[in-house]
Amino acid sequence: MRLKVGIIGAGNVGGTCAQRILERDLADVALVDVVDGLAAGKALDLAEAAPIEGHDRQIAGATSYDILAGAQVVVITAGLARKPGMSRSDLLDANAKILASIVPQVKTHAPDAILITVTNPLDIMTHLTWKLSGFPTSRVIGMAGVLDAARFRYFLAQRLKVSVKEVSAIVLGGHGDSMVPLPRYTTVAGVPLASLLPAEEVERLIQRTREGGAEVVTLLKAGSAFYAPASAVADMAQAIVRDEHRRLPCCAYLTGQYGLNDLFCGVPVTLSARGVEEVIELTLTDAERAALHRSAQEVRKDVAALAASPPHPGPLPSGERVG
Ligand code: TXD
Repeated sequence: MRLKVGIIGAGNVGGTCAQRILERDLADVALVDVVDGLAAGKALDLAEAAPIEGHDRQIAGATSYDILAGAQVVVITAGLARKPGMSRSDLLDANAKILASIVPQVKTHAPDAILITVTNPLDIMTHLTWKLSGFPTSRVIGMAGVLDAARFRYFLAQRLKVSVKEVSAIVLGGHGDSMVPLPRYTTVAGVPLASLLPAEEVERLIQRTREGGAEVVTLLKAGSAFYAPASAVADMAQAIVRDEHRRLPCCAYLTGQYGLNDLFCGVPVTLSARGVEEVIELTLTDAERAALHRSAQEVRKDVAALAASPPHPGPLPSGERVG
């Protein structure tokens, strides 16, 4: 059986995800985008790189969802990206509408797939993906924690002048300014971070991590980060297609863990071919738990906003630019 990952949205994140998955020799890729020729063009270009990159993975690109047939994983990246000054929540209405037109098609053509939502605002779009798909919660996850933890790890590695490979970190909570990096669970080659850096410096790097997405948006001026997000998605897809049982921070459905219920939020999970095997419950201090609950409260606000005006599939408001 050939492994296949479907990717919806062939923009910056989607196209780069396809590249990462092919060049890691993970799976065939099916790329879908609403813009005529975009997915087909990127697929052909990526295919023509195969002889040089040395893989024999197949890649197809189309506007139609039939090409998803047989996919074990489908990544949803379609939607608007942030512009300078925009919060992730500003994207809610437009992207909810886009997801409402996509998820039913994904469900039809890849009914057994595990869905990884990437579109912002991440936690609420993951919730919406779950609602629209009707899939079990173990088969719907959002990508944020792997990216946020990677940013924190990178900043720490630079500061401490060590390899990024030595730094292990966990970020909990919603994918927004209230995310909760956990220095107490951050280690450098097994050594707790607290014994390596003063608390104020750790706090400064945590703040830079929280603003990591906005820092890139401000520099780029048009569009948002995509290289690191695509790497994060590739890691999650790899954990699934290779049944790795990796412990990764993902946006997952909570049923009482951390005192949170009926909510998608960033927590460490075990990820395997069956999707979320289990949510890992870390012991938190009162302050850490309070920060997680504050962050979850932000996500709940978006869930309530969406419940008040559920999305209808359809075209974007006129004049809205995609990409
Ligand atoms: O950490 C995270 N989760 C994120 C999230 C990190 C980076 C980017 N994040 C979000 O992903 C970002 O805020 C956006 O909501 C999405 C996609 O970001 P990207 O940078 O890839 O945006 P692009 O380059 O504009 O690509 C979006 C593509 C574009 O090609 C559109 O034509 C397509 O989505 N699109 C659609 N495809 C299929 N079907 C429909 N309806 C559709 N609408 C737009």
